[in-house]
Amino acid sequence: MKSQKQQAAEETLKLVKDGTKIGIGSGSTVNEFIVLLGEAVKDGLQIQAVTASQQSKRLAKQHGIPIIDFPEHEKLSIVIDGADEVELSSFQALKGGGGSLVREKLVAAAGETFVLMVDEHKIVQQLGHFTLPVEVIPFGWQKTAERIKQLGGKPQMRKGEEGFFISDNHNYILDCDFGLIKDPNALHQSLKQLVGVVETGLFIDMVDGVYVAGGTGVRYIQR
Ligand code: ABF
Repeated sequence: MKSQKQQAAEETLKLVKDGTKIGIGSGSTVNEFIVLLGEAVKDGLQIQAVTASQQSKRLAKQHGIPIIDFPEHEKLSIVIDGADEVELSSFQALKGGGGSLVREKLVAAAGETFVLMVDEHKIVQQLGHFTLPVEVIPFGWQKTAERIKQLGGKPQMRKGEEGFFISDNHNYILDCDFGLIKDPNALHQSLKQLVGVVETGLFIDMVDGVYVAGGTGVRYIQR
């Protein structure tokens, strides 16, 4: 039997059109999508893909998906990704649990359409059950953490296999508990103004649609 992630990935694959350039995010649902996309490519689908993480890039290459660098002038026709939480009333999303939030956001911003694939338990009334990942510059990170505390957050340094987790951009990630986030945009703006903060996992006004997989199948909710 197919998992919810596989079902969501299968539906999302239908959005990918022949002859296009697409963006691929990261995470376990995206991994399912990459496997299916690889099969479609073997069956003759012609696409080129930009990946948002080294891990996605490796998997995509293994599955025979043609990878290109970030397109300098063109837009990506569609960007597909997972998420940690989605607030459906506003279509704001919280991402970055896998640690690739900066590149995920860069790739998403290059897409004409940005679509998420999630299990239904990731749909929330308010973001913030999942701690908010914030990528920070390693130099002076303790001071950056202090500034985040002054905004009301409780930052925890993310740990990797050997010491601190290092992002694809050679930065650290602070997982910040702000409780439930009443105004995601205001929090995102405040964090972005702090010296030392590279990017937040709040994806504000970026999501065009969400595939939600649940017990009764997959539904597409368009913004
Ligand atoms: C990705 O999807 C990350 O931002 C996020 O951490 C991850 C989690 O989703 P999944 O359940 O698909 O692994 O986009």
